[in-house]
Amino acid sequence: WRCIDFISDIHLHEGLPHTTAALQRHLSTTAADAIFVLGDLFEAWVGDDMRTEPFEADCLHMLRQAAQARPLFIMAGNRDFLLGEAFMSDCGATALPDPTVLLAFGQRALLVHGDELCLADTGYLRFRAQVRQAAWQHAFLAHPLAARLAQARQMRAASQQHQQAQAAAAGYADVDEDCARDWMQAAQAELLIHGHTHRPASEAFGGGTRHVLSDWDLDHGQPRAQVLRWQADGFSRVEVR
Ligand code: OKV
Ligand code: MN
Repeated sequence: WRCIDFISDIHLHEGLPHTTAALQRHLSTTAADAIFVLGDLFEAWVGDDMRTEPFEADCLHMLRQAAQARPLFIMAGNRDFLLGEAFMSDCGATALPDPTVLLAFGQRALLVHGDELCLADTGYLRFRAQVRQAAWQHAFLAHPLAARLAQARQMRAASQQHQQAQAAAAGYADVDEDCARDWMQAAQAELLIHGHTHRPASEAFGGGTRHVLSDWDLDHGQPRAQVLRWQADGFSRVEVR
């Protein structure tokens, strides 16, 4: 590949039309010959039967067009961890495991969403371990879509309250740097690329470089939407407007 785009944390939602439109603009104009989505493409995904909901069907159409032009790799995040095989095949996308090691331009890059590196989020990590089990997912997916949406919405509201209280006390949890360095070392990777924390930055890290992706939000006061681009001459950031 000559030009790789990394994005994450778009949080696609029907209540965020400008953000959705920005992704549409980027996907239809980017020069990238591969696109990697590192989690939280959707604000909520409670099962692949959401594919036929009006907003999600429009999103699928947009993603399918992007995937027809070049390979599209999609990693699940903490919000959309239930993205499944039916979604991937309808999109023409390839599911990207978390973690993945990508070899490109003679370098090894460790790709993760980033939630698993936030060790201070102990309550969330317990929830994560539970909901990544096949048995939990099977039981959850047996409920009607409306019930699943309601349960996820309720949990999201509760977790937002919890996070606000935690942020007031100790600041938002960030990636545990020792843990991140251990993962890079175990993967023999000189590069770490992740999202989730919504704190975009590129910095020397773990004897190599860490690139933290930006979240996207063009529907509120401070517009932000960035793509991390990797080419033979290195990394750059593309602002999407
Ligand atoms: C953030 C925390 C969740 C703590 C829920 C089905 C279910 C998806 C979800 C909603 C909430 C993840 C995706 C989040 C922080 C938690 C749990 C504990 C203490 C369901 C599908 F099961 F409810 F039906 N969700 N989020 N926690 O906002 O990322 O920090 S979350
Ligand atoms: Mn996330």
